Amino acid sequence: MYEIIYSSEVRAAQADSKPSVALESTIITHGMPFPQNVETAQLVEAEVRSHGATPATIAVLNGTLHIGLEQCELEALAKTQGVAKLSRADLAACMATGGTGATTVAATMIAAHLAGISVFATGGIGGVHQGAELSFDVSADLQELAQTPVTVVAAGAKAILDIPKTLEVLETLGVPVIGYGQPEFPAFWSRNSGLAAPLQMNTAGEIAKAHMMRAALGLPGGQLVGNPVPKEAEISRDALAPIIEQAQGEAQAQGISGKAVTPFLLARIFELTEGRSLATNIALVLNNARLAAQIAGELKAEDW
Ligand code: PSU
Ligand code: MN
Repeated sequence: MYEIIYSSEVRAAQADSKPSVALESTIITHGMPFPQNVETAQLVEAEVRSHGATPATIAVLNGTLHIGLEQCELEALAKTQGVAKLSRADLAACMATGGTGATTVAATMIAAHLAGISVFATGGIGGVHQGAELSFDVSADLQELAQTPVTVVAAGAKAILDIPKTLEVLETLGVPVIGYGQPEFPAFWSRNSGLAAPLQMNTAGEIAKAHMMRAALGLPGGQLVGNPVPKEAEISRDALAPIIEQAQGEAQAQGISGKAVTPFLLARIFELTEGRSLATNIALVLNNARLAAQIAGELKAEDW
């Protein structure tokens, strides 16, 4: 019915039972401008490799699901304008119609699980948008975390989201939310959100063990690890608050809605911080790639 194409390095890793880390592609096509998007994707892949795991960047190219992209495929995707953004609702339709699309956190989790990959590194997850009580804009990423057994390493959720409501929904859905090395849930560009993470873990080994424990208990779904951005790259909450407010005001005034909201806000915040937000974004994704590689290594190393 469908075919999965594995990159040569992912195929080799799987044949040798070596750890792999899934990486999403929406961050490349919709999260960062060209050419920093390709450069970052390459740096992130290199970071995974240098920490003992194999990177598997996931996307749909001409109707085929790819687990791991060859260099030329990655570059072509990053340059293409108007690539579709695929979440759970869009994945099958894109494959059925021969389309090309970048996978969000939700669709990347689905694909990673199909490929037997248990750990996934990204920047930030989608969540409950501010004003969701009127717009009903709640990312499908949250529901996915509740049903697909992949541990997702992110730098928390962006302050463009309603972080308290995002944490509430995750609790309702039974998703473990783990602060890594600190008691607070991080807020993407900032290490702190002012909100406690429901759980705290301090080592990759503990996170791997909790992942396996859920499987052993027959619990569906994954885990969300909130890994704070390194101190030297952080932008404080106070500095960001007025910028986020301005970007949100513009989105509203221009009638931006649905899938277009997150990419619009990211692009405006990039402009309004004169590129500083992008440097922070790159630093935090690299940091997440490192931790994800360590968790993937622990999952393989232990004899559960
Ligand atoms: N948040 C970020 N950067 C991103 C995204 C979210 O900080 O690039 C992307 C991810 O792919 C995420 C998706 O899964 O946006 C969520 O989109 P939506 O809110 O439309 O579900
Ligand atoms: Mn949405």
